[in-house]
Amino acid sequence: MICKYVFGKPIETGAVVADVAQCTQPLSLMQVEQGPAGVVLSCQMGPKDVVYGLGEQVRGINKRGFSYISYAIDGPIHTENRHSLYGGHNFLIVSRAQKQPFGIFVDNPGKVVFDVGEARMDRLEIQAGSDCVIYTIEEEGLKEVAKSFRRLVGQSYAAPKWAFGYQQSRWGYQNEADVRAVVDGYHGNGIPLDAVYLDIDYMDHYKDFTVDQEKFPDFAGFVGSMKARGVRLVPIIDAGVKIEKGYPVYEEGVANNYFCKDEDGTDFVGAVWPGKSHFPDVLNTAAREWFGGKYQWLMDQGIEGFWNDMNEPALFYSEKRLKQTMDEVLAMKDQNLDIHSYWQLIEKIDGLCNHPQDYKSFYHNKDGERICHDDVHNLYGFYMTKAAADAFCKIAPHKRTLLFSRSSYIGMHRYGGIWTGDNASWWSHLLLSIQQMPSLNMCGILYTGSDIGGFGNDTTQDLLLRWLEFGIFTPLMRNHAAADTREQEAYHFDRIEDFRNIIRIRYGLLPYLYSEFMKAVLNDEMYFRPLAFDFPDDAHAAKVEDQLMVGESIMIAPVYTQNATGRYVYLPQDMLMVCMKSLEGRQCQVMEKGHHYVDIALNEVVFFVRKGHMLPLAVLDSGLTSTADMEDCEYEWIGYTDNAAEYILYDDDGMTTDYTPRSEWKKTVRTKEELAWG
Ligand code: MIG
Repeated sequence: MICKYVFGKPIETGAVVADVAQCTQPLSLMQVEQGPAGVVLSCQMGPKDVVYGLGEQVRGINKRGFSYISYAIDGPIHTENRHSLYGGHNFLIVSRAQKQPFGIFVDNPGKVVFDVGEARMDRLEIQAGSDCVIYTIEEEGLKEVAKSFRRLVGQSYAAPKWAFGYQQSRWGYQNEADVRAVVDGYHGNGIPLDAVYLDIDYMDHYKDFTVDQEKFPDFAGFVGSMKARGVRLVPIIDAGVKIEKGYPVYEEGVANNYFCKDEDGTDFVGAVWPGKSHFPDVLNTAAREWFGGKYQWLMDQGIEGFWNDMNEPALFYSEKRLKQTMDEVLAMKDQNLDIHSYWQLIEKIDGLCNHPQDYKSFYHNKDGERICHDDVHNLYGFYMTKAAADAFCKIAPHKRTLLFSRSSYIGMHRYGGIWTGDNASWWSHLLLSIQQMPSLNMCGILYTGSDIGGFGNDTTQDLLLRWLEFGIFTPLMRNHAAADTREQEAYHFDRIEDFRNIIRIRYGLLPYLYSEFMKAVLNDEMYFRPLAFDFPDDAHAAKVEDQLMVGESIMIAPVYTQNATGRYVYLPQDMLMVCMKSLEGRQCQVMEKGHHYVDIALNEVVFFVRKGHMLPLAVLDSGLTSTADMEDCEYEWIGYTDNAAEYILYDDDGMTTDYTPRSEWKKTVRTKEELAWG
């Protein structure tokens, strides 16, 4: 049951698609107070209650014990003291002992604060803002609450099938030769690869929708030649548009008032890569259509996928703040800086970027209505991504174009996926990435993954291997690193065969992973789930923070600590442990419900098949280079059952939005004897 409550005069965000009538009864699941700070919802949490959700945030699957602020920020240090990351995902589920769980969604694109037991361990308090719509969802179980929420916010985006292949990125690839070296490095070592990303250096002076002619003299030809090798190029698009006379995107934006405005009505100036920039007013329909249309120029040259970056939007500085700061800093010249003034200096410089005051200083024209950016801050990435997705519908109707964004708000999941931003090559971030996946899925964001190997800092061979062993299960499987870090393409390391084997296992699992992903899309379900969602009556399952259910048949328990040669695993039921050092060689062992210590070598993939379930494994040629080589491949079946198991395989062309009708979903049955796991 979904109830809707409206407070103040909320802005239409586009998060919700279902028609829900306003509730006539007052909200009773939580206490409601309305004061100068807006609407405050609160409730007691029992000692065993668990709070799930909030999408892209730090800390565990159970969000208790910290406060989280929905206010998108370009903050690359994802340590446990961070209250905000890149998105605003205002949905959580409270799992209560002896009572039905309930979900709550705060539809307010400004700042929203969730104190999940930080101020007081037993109290959940939500500062929802003055103008908001609150939805409460009560269903019998956790899965049902999540599903009900997804019906409310609409069907998730489905990426093309090639985007489920392995992908390589690095901030620093400059030109054709760099990209070619990556493709040669992978394919030359027998490692499949489906995409290489173009980070900001492909552009002419960081101008959106341009390509540096010297680096890519025949861009369309190059895109085509890589595609012929099974590799798509995926360029980045930044939110900020360079201010430069004669640059058409700038000129058109200014001429048509398509950019966000300063208080005084002039175009707001903030800086990002190209220096001073304007920001497309993506909340304005005409501006959004115009900006989306710009993607066509790249699509005409054969591009089939994009990643939208810096759309919190990130600001290095605003023109006004820079001037003011410079004046203040200059005034400190020749002074004897002491404990106070020294720190003031540092703070002034530090405070230049992403300053809250700057977000309060510019405005959108939401189709006639002037809105301060601060009030709709979390919508920027959503609507930048919608701009592209709406344009794709016109430019390439029915075709699936790869699209994901850094910043997002609930509702954006209908238009694209996200990646989890600038993590670091830290073991703790491998764990964080595991924990973020189900929280994101709960909010509808299914096409997602983290920068494998870690973005910032130097990775190590063991971290990359362990991260890949988890990453083979994430829909977006992309290795990405920051400029000036150690090169982390797999072929730079010793024992390339380990990397080849692990990445090939991804391709072997792909029919299952894709099938489960698409079923989650089409059925409004979660692809990654915390154990408690599948085993609600198992009190121990609710405590497991480092294992996930992936689709209907398997559970994973990734290794995320350095120098570990195994780990403790909790099995909520009898399962079949499948250990693979390569796609062709596997060992299986039946394991009983309960706690186990499991050895997992550095070059080994281990997962667990639920009793009564099975999954297909593609039989692949040793020369496999990309998903393009996988059409009509044969399957073997891995499964565990006392009598017979069945699996419904979803498949389709992976290119169009003509999803296979339910009546044609293919069911396969295998008996215990046929599955022989011995
Ligand atoms: O903050 O384009 O998150 O993936 O490599 C740096 C350069 C700007 C941030 C993205 C990252 C990308 C980088 N960008």
